[in-house]
Amino acid sequence: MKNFEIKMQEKVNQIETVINTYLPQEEGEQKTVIEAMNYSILAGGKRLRPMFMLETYRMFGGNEKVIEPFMAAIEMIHTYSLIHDDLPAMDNDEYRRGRKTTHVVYGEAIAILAGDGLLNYAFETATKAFLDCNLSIDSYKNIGKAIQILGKKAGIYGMIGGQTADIIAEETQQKLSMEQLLFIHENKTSALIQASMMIGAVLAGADDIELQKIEKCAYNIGIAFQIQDDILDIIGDEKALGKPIGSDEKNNKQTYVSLKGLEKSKEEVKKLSEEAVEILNNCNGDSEFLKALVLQLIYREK
Ligand code: GRG
Repeated sequence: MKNFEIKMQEKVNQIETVINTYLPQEEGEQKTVIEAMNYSILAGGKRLRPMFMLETYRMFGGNEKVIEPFMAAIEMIHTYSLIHDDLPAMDNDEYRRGRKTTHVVYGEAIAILAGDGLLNYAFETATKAFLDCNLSIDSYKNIGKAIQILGKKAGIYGMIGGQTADIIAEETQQKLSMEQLLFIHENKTSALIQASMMIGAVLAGADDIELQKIEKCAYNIGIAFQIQDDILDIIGDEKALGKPIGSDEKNNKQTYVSLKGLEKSKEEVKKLSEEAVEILNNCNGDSEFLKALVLQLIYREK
């Protein structure tokens, strides 16, 4: 796609404007926790989940503001998961998005609360979609369905489920089968991408068959994204990534790369991404940018 980088940056700017609109004011007795929440969410990041959400919404013909609170909500949930994942009880990481992690700056207790705060505020924010007084009955139903998808894919049948399996695998050091590894990736990583794209589809009025296609497409994107993440943890550039590499080896973590090797992993990223593009080709609507985004992620360096 021509000028992809420029278009991508424009879209990131638009997304950040939307996110900023929904951030809580840093005031009151709870000011410290709100500062920690905003510190993390404003640290940057690629904003891929709101981008996948908005682009899927547009592909299915959506053009209303109802998508905006959900774009902010998904980034809040993603950011909470990073704050908690970086805690000493989990990965114990000192850098994220090129900055000191939240617990390093604010202390562990406030970091836990900031994560909790973002998760709750995400749902408070998503329900603001109901406040538009010109909504049709179908829109009400779609917003309800979108909130349900958000809860499920971020929860025990999604990201929290995957993170639990990941932590148990790390603690017990039992050898993982490919099926177990894919369970972890599907839930820890694909689930929030599935939530993003499915919410975009649902709010634009996509039917159940289209929704299933999008769920599978986002599954592939998520697995490819995770394998690429594991590849970058070995051969990536620390400056571009904004965090140190080699953490999987340090934590004795089993990854797609440790199971299959670097070359096979790279091939798999490409194959999964091309399959995702094929699914998008079979959906109605303009998916030119979405497809370019998926293909660009194969070669991402951060
Ligand atoms: C604590 C419930 C809980 C879950 C943690 C997000 C997560 C699950 C763990 C972080 C570590 C990790 C490798 C997660 C897989 C998903 C992933 C690659 C997240 C990083 O997403 P990016 O690259 O981050 O989109 P930015 O900073 O660009 O937003």
